[in-house]
Parts: sequence; structure tokens; C-alpha cells
Amino acid sequence: MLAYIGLGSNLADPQQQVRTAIDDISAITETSLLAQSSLYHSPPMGPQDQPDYINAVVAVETALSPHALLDALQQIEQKHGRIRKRHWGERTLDLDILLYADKVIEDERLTVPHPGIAERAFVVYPLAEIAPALQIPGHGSLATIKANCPPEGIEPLENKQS
Ligand code: A4P
Ligand code: MG
Repeated sequence: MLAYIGLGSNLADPQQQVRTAIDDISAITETSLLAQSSLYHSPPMGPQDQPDYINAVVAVETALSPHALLDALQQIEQKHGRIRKRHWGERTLDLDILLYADKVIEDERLTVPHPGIAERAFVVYPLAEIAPALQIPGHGSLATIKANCPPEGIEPLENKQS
């Protein structure tokens, strides 16, 4: 199955968190990395008194079920010493299943497609970089979503002057 995973970090060297998380994802059993977006620098959504984020999206091919994939991602979050302080607040690593094939899932552990997928520039832009022709169940084409989604200050890292 083809799945897309969103990565976000704004604590403890976010670039390094995201890069090592991509390595960790490629090491998940029965799962291989197909594509990865650029790393994006993005201003925080939610509380503004928190550092900027680094965000990225990867595509994987996996034989794991959606819930088994979620287990594996949560293990990686734990390994990165994830501390979740508050809703929409700072975190060392957040891994979200954005899409899992064309499945629609809604249970107490999983909502797929991820509820923020169509509104968050830090998801839409990196996702469009690796899957421009994507159709999102319940939301239509990613190209249309992107056309209606202001970039909200996100920038690919390469273009960023440090
Ligand atoms: N869960 C349900 N569906 C999914 C899914 N598709 N993928 C459940 C992953 N997990 C899913 O997760 C809580 C529970 O969601 C999990 O146990 C899982 O069973 P969580 O990561 O602890 O909480 P959350 O709901 O993701 O956290 P929260 O605080 O609502 O934050 P968000 O919505 O993830 O946003 N600004 C920028 N620029 N970039 C960011 O990446 N991220 C956040 C966090 C805020 N602001 C940001 C960013
Ligand atoms: Mg999450």
C-alpha cells in the first residue's frame, strides 16, 4: 500500500529530528521509502509563543496495516523523546499518517485522511512536491487544494538564508 506521512518538529534541533525520523521510517519493517519532500521551514500554527517548525512529507510503500503503521510511527516519536505539552504546541517530533492508499478510516485511534490535510500549508506544499497529481478522498485534487491554500510563510530550506 502507498501511504503518505507528515513530519513536524520544533524542538531540539528540528532539522536533525526530521532527517533522522526519515531514516527511522525507512527502517520500519515491511516498509520502504519511495519519496521524500524538501524540508520546509514554517511559522507555527496555533500558539505563537513557540519556535518555528521544520516540516516534510514522505511517501512509503508498506505491507503494514494502518494501525500497525501508526504503532511503528508512535514508537519512533517515543524514541525521539516526544513530549507533548499542549494542543497544537511544541514537540520534538510529530508523525501523522496523511493518507493510506485510498482508505477512509475513522476510529478512536485513527482518522485518515488526516483532518488537517487540506488546510495546512505545511502539509499541502511538501505533499504537492512529491505527489502533484494526488486525489484525496473526500477533498478532491491536491492541485486544486494547493491553488486555494496560501503558503502562510512556509519556505523550502534550500532557499532560506541562515
Ligand atoms: N491520530 C488520529 N489520526 C491520526 C493520523 N492520521 N496520524 C491519533 C497520526 N495519528 C493520528 O496524536 C494524538 C492521537 O492522534 C494519536 O494517539 C493517534 O492515535 P498527537 O500527535 O499526540 O496529537 P495531535 O492531535 O497530532 O496533536 P495536536 O496537538 O492536535 O497537534 P497537530 O494537529 O498534530 O498539530 N505548526 C507548523 N508550522 N507545523 C506543524 O507541524 N504541528 C502542530 C501540531 C501545531 N502547529 C504546527 C505543526
Ligand atoms: Mg500527530
